[in-house]
Amino acid sequence: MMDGIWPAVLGRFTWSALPFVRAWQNPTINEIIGAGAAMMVIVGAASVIALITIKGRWRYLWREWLTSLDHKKIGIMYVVLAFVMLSRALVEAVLMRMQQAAAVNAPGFVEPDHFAQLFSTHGSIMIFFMAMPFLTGIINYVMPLQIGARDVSFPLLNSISLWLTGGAAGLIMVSLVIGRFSTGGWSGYPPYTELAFSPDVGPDYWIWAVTLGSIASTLSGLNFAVTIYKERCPGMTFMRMPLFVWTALCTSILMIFAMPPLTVATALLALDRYVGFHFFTNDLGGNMMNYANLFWLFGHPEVYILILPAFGVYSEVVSTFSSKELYGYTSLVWATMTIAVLSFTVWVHHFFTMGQSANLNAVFGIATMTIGVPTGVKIYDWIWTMFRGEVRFTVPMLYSLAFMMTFVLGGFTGILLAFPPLDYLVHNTLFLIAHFHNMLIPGLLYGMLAATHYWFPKAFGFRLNEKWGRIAFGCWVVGFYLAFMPLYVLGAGGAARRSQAFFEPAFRPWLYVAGVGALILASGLASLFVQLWVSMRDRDANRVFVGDPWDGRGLEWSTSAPPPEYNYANLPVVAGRDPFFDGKRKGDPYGAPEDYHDIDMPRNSMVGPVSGTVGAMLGFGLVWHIWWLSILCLVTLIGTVIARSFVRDVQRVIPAADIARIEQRWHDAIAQARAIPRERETMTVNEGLAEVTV
Ligand SMILES: [Cu+2]
Repeated sequence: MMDGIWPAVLGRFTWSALPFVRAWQNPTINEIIGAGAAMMVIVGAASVIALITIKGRWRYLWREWLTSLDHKKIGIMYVVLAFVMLSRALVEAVLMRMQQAAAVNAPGFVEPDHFAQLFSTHGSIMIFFMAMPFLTGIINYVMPLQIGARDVSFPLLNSISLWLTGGAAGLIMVSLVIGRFSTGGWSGYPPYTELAFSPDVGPDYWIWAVTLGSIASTLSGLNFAVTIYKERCPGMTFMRMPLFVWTALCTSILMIFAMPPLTVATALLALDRYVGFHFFTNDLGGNMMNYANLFWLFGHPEVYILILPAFGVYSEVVSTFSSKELYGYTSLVWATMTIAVLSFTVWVHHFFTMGQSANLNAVFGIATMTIGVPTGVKIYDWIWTMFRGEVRFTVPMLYSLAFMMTFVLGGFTGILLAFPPLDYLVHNTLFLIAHFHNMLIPGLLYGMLAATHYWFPKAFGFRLNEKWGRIAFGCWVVGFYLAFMPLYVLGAGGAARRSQAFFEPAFRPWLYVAGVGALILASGLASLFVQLWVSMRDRDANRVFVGDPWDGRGLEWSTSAPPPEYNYANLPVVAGRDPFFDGKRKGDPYGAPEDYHDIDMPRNSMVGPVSGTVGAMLGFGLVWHIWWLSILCLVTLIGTVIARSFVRDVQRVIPAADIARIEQRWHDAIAQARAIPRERETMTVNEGLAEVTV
């Protein structure tokens, strides 16, 4: 392999890059775990491909989903991607907790280098390929419906963003099978990730996966922001937008401004690694702090990119399931915008201990603490929304309540960390790990799970199983407390983060509890899959075709479930903040219009799937220094975009007659459905028509 033509063809690939070969040559438990994980990726991918082939569904999948530009389908595909990646990253989390529980004064079963890959992929996946696709998917699905639009402003760009994200996630999956992943953590700090310390392919996988993902998120942010500015239906002024749309807007603006610094950071790191620049190495004039500043200029706003949409979801859920108007709408809007602005003023708290002056630390510490104020305003508003409301403890509502209690606790520990002197004591310990999981599990995961339970009936036309939803909820909440409360204790006791083994016997019981917690969290995920299966089995009994299972308030509930491709036969006109809810109280909210018109919708396009696949192959070529492949992919990528710009026939007309037929079927269903009161909304009598009480 070292001489001749192979290096030109295969770059720096050697057989020992394959975990199976390594496990064969050196069959330790560590290598066997690696080979087993690779096997799972291959078997998983192969069985999905085989299943689709056997069922003969490729054509359907390609036409109806993969090439679709429908924001609803793109949203659903994002969420599916998020669940796939969540499964992998959660398994890694369990593996790490098991290793640590087993490794007090003992080697355990995972070697240090392998452990480092585990925490690097866990973090990178959870942030970039679970959390980001999850919230992007929910915004994609819900936001255009909520503002009364037909689609996002740039449907093709939307598909390209999805596929770039998917391609980047694929690149991380490939790193399990060919080569290895970075050991530099999710933040990829140089100089460790520079060539001198990490000469192998790991950091390159990280660089190209994160770069593709960050470009995709920048594009999504632009797309969403323009959509919210330009596509709102008549009457939907800014201060009438549902709160979820407000949070989507603020998140999008954060994406537009926060993702580029990350792209720049990874690109500069790539220049360091590939062509010997010295942006981030102290020798020859570089400085690692340039990286820390660029990375956290992205990294801190990022946590608000993740959390704000969940705030939006909770606002919708709490209001709907309390049958009350959202309390303090205006203050919630201002709090959201304040958080978005403040999120750019605090990034230095991620490196309080890296040697800047005490005055600078004080400024950033105080700035950090102020974020607690608007967040407190929000909690206050949600509590007052529930006050004297007709509160129903459905699954989304349970997640909202668990969020409020858990998030406040995490907020307090954040205030502790915002004191630079205290931060000196616990930085780089498990205390920090406990803190940000305490924020992100209720602030992202619970929010997105609440969103899935809340909007699932809208997306698929049937409700999710309530009992399994509650079981999953119980696992997520109990698992969270067991898995992360011990980490506060451990961190305060000096247990370093990212440790493969510990040498303090007193840590052992806490690590055991955390291990049990991790297993319960894994059961939470398993329960969600059981729930999905049970719900699909019973879907006929739980149909809500009429489309309003929860006595909803916003426009998205005024369509059939699932909504037609064009969303609204005639664009709605809005006169208040809860247009559909008010419409139901005032008279006939479903009133059929006299006439229908032809509607133009975007034609399917294969540009998305091509860009994502070619983008991932470009990354792969760069990782392995396979230059011919990289150049070929780059040319194809640019060529595809240029070629597409010449295509003029990009619209498809849905004839008025078809629309009339689709709408008639729905109106017939409304006429036949029995309205149900709120206390029976989780029973099978719920056909999606809410009983109107005043
Ligand atoms: Cu921060």
